[in-house]
Amino acid sequence: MHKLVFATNNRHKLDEVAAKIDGKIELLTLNDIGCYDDIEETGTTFKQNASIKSQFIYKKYNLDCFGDDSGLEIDALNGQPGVYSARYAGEHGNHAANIKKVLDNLEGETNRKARFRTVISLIWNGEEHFFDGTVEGTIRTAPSGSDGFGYDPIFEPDGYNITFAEMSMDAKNQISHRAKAMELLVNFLSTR
Ligand code: ITT
Repeated sequence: MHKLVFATNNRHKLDEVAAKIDGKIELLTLNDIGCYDDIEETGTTFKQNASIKSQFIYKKYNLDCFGDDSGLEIDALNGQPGVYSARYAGEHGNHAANIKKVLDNLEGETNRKARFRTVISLIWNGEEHFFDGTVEGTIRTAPSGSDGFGYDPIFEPDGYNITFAEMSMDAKNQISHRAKAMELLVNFLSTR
């Protein structure tokens, strides 16, 4: 069976993909291959960071692999927080502080347009392929809702009048940036 490493330790993300590909591919996590390296995301774009992860695994283990990177791009902030989404306010993963910083920086701003983006880098038979998923929306002036994570309480996807944090996980997974990029990846793999 063709082995494929998902450069993540997030079991939830892995299960999502595993559920969608048939038995022709054996999906492995970083733990499965004994990789405990801290792969530093030093890129300035999602594409670079996704590529850093997949290339690292490919070079070290000579296994096909894919990695992803995601974040929020806000037009009035010239695309920030972008690749710095997880640590926008300093501390990695402090979502409340990150949200506060976004709202402070957008104080009085009328252009609230933003998008979530995911880029996946896949190395398949040694060749690199990219898959990109986005969801357009606007940034609220105050948080609303308690589901999801990250910037979900301030992100209202276009065509809805609720935030990602007010949607069920299933509903969000129908339209999210990550789901769209993963779908392109899964379609690619199912034709191999
Ligand atoms: P890793 O360790 O796997 O990198 P992470 O939380 O950094 O975990 P991502 O690269 O997917 O995961 O996302 C980076 C940040 O972008 C994340 O911490 C959030 O702040 C934000 N983000 C990404 N996807 C999001 C989503 O669906 N809803 C809300 N915020 C999201």
